[in-house]
Amino acid sequence: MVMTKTPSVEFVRSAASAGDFPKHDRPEVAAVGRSNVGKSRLLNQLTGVKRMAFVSKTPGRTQLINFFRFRVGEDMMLVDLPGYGFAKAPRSTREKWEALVTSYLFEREALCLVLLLIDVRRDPQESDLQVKALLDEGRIPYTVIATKADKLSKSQLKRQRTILEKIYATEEGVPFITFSAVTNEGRKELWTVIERHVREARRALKS
Ligand SMILES: Nc1nc2c(ncn2[C@@H]2O[C@H](COP(=O)(O)OP(=O)(O)OP(=O)(O)O)[C@@H](O)[C@H]2O)c(=O)[nH]1
Ligand SMILES: [Mg+2]
Repeated sequence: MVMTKTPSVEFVRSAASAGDFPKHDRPEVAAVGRSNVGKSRLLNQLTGVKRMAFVSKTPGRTQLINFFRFRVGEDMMLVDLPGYGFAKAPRSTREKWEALVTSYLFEREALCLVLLLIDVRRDPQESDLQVKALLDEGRIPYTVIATKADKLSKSQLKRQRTILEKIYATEEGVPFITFSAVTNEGRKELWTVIERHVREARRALKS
């Protein structure tokens, strides 16, 4: 395998339906979570590539699945799934989201890990629990990431972590990571989990 020393990330495409998903032979890691939870910022932080196109507010892209190729030793795809949970979103928007995201989660062979992002400050949300249930039902490997950890004091963070971990990290082998794009908290831990899944997937793809 050719090892790339300088990390590089490039936008591949946006997809509005399964027919638009790119074809390739790289493992995929996908971020899912409510709108504004910090998916784009986390992906930016992970790649460390400044001014990347993980822009959250690009008009028209917010309801699409965005695929990025990321090379840092490993060659993988990072996938930014559309956010959910707009309180006032019309039913048709919700149904479209569900159809697109479930077809991705359940049918995507390249998918090796889902990052389920939740806001560390919020109590468990119905929509997040529904996504967790989907992942459990599909036996899709995932890790739970509680974002914006910098917004809480140490003691608040500890309390929230205890509450959220009990509810979200119920399945065996599902790590729970507190994360902050501001302080870098959780970044190393998350990388360790991602690398493990990408390597395993790579081995499975080769065999
Ligand atoms: N303090 C703090 N702010 C954060 C963190 N992560 C994200 N934010 C802020 O939260 C807001 C939303 O972040 P995004 O990364 O755009 O959220 P998103 O999940 O991609 O949102 P959608 O694309 O709309 O689904 C932005 O103002 C970010 O700067 C964090 O770890 N700490
Ligand atoms: Mg975004």
